[in-house]
Amino acid sequence: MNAPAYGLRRESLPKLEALRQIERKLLWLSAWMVHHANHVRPNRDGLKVGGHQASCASVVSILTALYFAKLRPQDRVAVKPHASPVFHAANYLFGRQTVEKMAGLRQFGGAQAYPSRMKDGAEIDFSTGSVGLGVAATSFSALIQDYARLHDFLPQGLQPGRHIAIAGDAELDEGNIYEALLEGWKHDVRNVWWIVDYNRQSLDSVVQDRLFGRFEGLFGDMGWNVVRIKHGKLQEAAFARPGGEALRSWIDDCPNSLYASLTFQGGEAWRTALLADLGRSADLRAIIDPLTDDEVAALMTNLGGHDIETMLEAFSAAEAEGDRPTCFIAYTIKGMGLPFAGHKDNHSGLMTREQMESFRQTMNVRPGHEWDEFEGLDLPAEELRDFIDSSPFAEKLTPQGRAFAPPAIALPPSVPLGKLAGRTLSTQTGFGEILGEIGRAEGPWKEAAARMLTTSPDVTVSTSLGPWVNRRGLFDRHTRNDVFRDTKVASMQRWGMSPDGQHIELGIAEQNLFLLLGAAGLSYALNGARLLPIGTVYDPFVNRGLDALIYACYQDARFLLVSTPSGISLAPEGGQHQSVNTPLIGMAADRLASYEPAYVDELAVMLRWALAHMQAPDGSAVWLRLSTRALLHKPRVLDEAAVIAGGHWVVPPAEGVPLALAYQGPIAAEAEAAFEKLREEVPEAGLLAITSPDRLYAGWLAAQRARREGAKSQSHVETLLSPMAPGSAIVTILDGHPAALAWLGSVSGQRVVPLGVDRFGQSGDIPDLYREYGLDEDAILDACAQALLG
Ligand SMILES: Cc1ncc(C[n+]2csc(CCOP(=O)(O)OP(=O)(O)O)c2C)c(N)n1
Ligand SMILES: [Mg+2]
Repeated sequence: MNAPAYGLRRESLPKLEALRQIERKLLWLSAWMVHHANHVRPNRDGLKVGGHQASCASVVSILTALYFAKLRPQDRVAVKPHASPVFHAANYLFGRQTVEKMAGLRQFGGAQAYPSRMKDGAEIDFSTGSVGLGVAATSFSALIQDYARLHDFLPQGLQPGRHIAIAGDAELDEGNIYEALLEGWKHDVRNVWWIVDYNRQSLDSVVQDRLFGRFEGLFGDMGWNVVRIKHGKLQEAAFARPGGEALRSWIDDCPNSLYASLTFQGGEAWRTALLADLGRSADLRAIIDPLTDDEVAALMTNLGGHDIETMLEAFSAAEAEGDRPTCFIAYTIKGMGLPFAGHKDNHSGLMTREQMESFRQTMNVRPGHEWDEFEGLDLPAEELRDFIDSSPFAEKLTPQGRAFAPPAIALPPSVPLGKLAGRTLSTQTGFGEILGEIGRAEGPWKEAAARMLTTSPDVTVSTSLGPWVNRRGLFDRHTRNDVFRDTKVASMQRWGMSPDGQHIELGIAEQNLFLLLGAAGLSYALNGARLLPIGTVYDPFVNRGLDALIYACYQDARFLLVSTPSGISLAPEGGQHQSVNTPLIGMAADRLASYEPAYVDELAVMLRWALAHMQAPDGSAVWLRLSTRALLHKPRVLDEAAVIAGGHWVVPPAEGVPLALAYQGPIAAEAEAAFEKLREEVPEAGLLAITSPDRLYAGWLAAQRARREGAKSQSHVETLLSPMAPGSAIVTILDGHPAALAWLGSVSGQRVVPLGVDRFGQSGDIPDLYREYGLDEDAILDACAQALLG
């Protein structure tokens, strides 16, 4: 692109020169990576491989200025999903990405379509892909960094980093952004930068004019520093000339669609449009007339987000604001520097072979040298290498690079638990009691308790976290007294807040719960500070945060989710509070081990195991589905390994038995009562307690896979069901969708009569609801009769 020759403050700093070369290289490499994947590599299935050359071109300058001049190794960045090729190219220049991976973009084993912590490796701070979530994640990770800092958990000497999102402007349409913004404001979040690639284009179209005004207002209201980066240096220089203000106004008033369209059409169209409106001004003509068409186009597309010098100034000005959260609205052009720049249909557009060939020539890249680091650039390779190696981001934070791997927190062998036998209590009450005990300052749990962080979206007390919070306090960057306590108003809850507190109270926005759990569950890697995050939520409202929950699991965040109450056993609360589908979610979610205890002894085993599993290299997040239904606890000795593997026989069946009853969760009481009656008819029948259909199913699949590969393997569920004759029957029952257990018959060929809830619930008491939904003793006995009759 030719720059107009006048008025440009050519500071010709060597740094700017180097950055402009890198900018050019990132533009080339990102476009080439996508081209290579689509047009060069063999294609076996005829599917379009895809990729987003225009979205990449839009952020090349922003990434260049950020990564090669501003970022420090402790800074953490979420890069907008469809800019992943630019991000991979930047890492490549830092020596942290390989040509093989880039050449394998979107191919099995190659660089992922969108940055992925799990699949692309340690250079990825945040996975992105589901738009909006990566952006919001940075706000919560900054909060967690502050939490770790104020609890003195950060590795010695580690300065807090800035948590940065490079966001597409359409990401700001996602509601989760605003939920996060509000929650961030409540917690006075610091050290967050959101850099909006404001190309005013989404996937389908060009966005409404004046949207930036709304954004500025919203962010300003939340206490953010808002920086509009609209014009580059060329434009500013032109505006400073006589008549220049008229040009500025013309640009400012130009509708987004027209601006985009003129960008696509090029210099001649720009000139025609400008002269039609401003041609009578001699001053304006003095600016425009001497320029060639290319120069007019370069001037008119010199927006702030494409001007490295402007971006650097904006970043420096924001740094001067200290740790205040900042939103940069960087004006850009989607596809900048590529033939489809500004075209409204360019989102998934790919350059043709011919266009790529002429782009190659413009970029001075010789055939066969497309992947070379510094091919076709105007500065010597050694100079560029030195420049990159001496940029702050090139420094190593840890011997491995930038991801931490602190050791696991030691845990006592079991959780504190009083005598259960003879007590009637629910798993939710049991959970509250165990956590309350752990929360006592002294004892074997002292060290682990200090690392626990609890959180809940306005259901702290109603999910039984009250005793824990009373002992450990609420976290806030600022100390805030409990006014009710100070004014001697009696309350069970102490709500004093301080930087030492260990509970983060959230507003009712379940996405925020999971974004926070995700951030806390990655603190070990991002902050070098291992936490044991525990979040509570009503079971049905897991659905409201589901995308963020899956996102957290996709990032392999490690946390404990406790959802309670669940099912229709919640009784009077009615259908919107009664969950049906959650056991199936637990089975289908990867990197999330889910359990449902019926009794508190099982819960205690699961809790202790979960806190270890969350820290194990091959572990995962864990989900416990609890209930408010109280059950009488009888003395017994548990097979703990079986509880964790997913099920245990309460009454083992005799060999060759024709029928077993399998229950999950608080419906245990009805199952037990029905079982007593059943045994009068079928004395050899068995009663199976299922603690995790998820683990049983996963174990069964894994064993089948291993056997296909020639290994000897028997899964827990196969062992459990081995006494049963083929052709025998199992009646399954849970307070949730019956499909969660209906598959059990496939394991060794039993007929299953699945009982459960497959319709929305409603208000009622337990006897009425269990009768209506077919979960009571009579319904179970009817199912047993049906099963026996075949
Ligand atoms: C939750 C979600 N919905 C839809 C999509 C599909 N999608 C991918 S990119 C995109 C538009 C992105 O526009 P913008 O954020 O402005 O990025 P640009 O390409 O303009 O840089 C959409 C709708 C997605 N990835 N995630
Ligand atoms: Mg956009």
